[in-house]
Amino acid sequence: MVNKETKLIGRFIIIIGGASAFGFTASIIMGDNNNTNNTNNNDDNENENDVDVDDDDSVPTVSLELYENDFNKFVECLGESYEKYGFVILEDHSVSLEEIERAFETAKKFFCSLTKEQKEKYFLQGQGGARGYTSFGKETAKGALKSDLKEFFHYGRDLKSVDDVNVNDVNDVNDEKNKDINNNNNNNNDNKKLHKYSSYMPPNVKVEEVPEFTESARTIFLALDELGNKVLQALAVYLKQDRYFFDDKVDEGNSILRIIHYPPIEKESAGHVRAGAHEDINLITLLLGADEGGLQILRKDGKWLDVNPPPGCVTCNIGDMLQRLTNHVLPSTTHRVVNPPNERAHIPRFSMPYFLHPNPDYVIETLESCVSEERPNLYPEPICSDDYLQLRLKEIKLK
Ligand SMILES: O=C(O)CCC(=O)C(=O)O
Ligand SMILES: [Fe+2]
Repeated sequence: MVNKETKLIGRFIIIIGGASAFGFTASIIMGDNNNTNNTNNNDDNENENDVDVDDDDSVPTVSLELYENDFNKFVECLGESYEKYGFVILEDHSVSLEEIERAFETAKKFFCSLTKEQKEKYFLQGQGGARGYTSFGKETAKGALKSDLKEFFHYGRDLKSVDDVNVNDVNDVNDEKNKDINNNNNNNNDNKKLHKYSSYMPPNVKVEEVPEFTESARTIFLALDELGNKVLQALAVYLKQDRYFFDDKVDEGNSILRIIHYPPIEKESAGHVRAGAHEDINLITLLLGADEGGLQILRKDGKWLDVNPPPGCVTCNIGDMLQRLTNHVLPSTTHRVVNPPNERAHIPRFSMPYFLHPNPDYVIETLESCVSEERPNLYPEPICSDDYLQLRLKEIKLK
């Protein structure tokens, strides 16, 4: 049995529990405490009874061919899967399989051939893990006592050059809010102009030892961003909005590609797990890789369900920001990565979630189409997406 503490508030059962990941994982208790699916399970991953092994239930797979050939069907299939699971598996997408393979090869090179000291060079002080390397022992699922068994690297959006953006989207370098970022980058910025979002989105860090790692991260970032936008078009229609509703809300979103290495588990894990139960903080997450098992989602009946996407597929789930915007019509489902059974404990695991975020100044205000007498607005107070992100980063010990 999962060790859960449950509370009944209104018609929502709240299970107080974990969360993790860069503004891209976490939930409940302080922020969006209406999540229905949270557990504090970091000590019970070893218990196989958590998974309903006799059940043939599984997260549906939807083909991107439908996006091209029968958009309404695509909308319907995604909507159904998300309402039920908060997750869907996408096949026949346009992210090149060769590029995916290359990204995992270069990730292995970075994590496994560089020394600890070489990797630590890419840790950026004071950035909440927004860019570069984050070592073991840092990220801790919200409410969990033990940190996750993972190290990761964040590649974020490269903002357009100020020469390419509208004059209103440019700030003066001497603006108070740009001071830190300029100091961090050690730039000589006299008389330079900056993109209006430069204080939110620092430049990416180039890995000198493995230059192809950085190039590959950029390619995957852009490909998943494009795929994410297609999913958002479908969700907009599902939510009775204009198909392109999200376009100008995410075009310069503070999105992040997280490249994760879960090393082999060599000794007793002492209650640490690969990724503690959490919800993602962002709008949607597109997850690549994870051919090695371990990903599980928490079903509405409280049972854990394995998610084993076929190689090359993209697993795509709803995050807390979209759950909030949609007043829980689209649920942000709790998930985790459990430790492997003993016979596979020597195998490392690599995965790449892409956390798709709105533009940092986008204000998340419940959609009217998601409010009714039966479903009163759970979030009467709108919140700016960057304020929301900062709150959540603190909860998962990245800030
Ligand atoms: O590694 C995985 O499969 C999932 C990772 C995850 O959920 C996260 O980083 O938010
Ligand atoms: Fe996650």
